[in-house]
Amino acid sequence: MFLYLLTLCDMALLQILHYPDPRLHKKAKPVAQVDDRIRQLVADMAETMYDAPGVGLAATQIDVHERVVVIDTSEEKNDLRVLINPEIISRSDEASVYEEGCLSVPGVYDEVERPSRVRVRARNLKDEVIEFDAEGLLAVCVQHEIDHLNGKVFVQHLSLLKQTRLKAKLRKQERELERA
Ligand code: GNR
Ligand code: NI
Repeated sequence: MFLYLLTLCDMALLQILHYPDPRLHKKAKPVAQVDDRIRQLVADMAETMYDAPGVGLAATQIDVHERVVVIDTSEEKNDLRVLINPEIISRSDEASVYEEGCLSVPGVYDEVERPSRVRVRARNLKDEVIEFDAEGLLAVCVQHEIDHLNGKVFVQHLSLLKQTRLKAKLRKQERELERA
């Protein structure tokens, strides 16, 4: 899959927005048609995700507000999933807690509780409708990425006290980076 994208396009590394950037809270619009522009976007997102490295990336994180996600939770980094207009069509009653991180909130990891298993419907690069069941890290990642498309960053699942502290800390860090 990734090799196919490599042969299709030149790729580019994209800049990832950092929380608390207000652009991370924009709601992404559905993709009307999977065309060459979307294929180029997916190629660039995949390269950016593998370079970071991360197990997923939502278009929102690179300031593109369209419903496109790439995920690769495999050990060997050879199982790219492209999800266009992804939806969760069912969730387990059972929930699990996972220590989450995010490329848009570097250095911050905290526990988030979500449904343990989800069924996902999306379109792929061939514009086919696909459905699959996810559990474990894949289930966490799909839910984390769909949150991004809806303008939600994982820290918004934490207590308001934690969010306020985190914002202050990250704003200070960015100021120090600017001066350095
Ligand atoms: O690379 C990532 N790792 C991760 C770990 C636990 C839960 C979620 C994630 S997703 C994250 C990449 C990212 O920020 N995607 O939006
Ligand atoms: Ni993220």
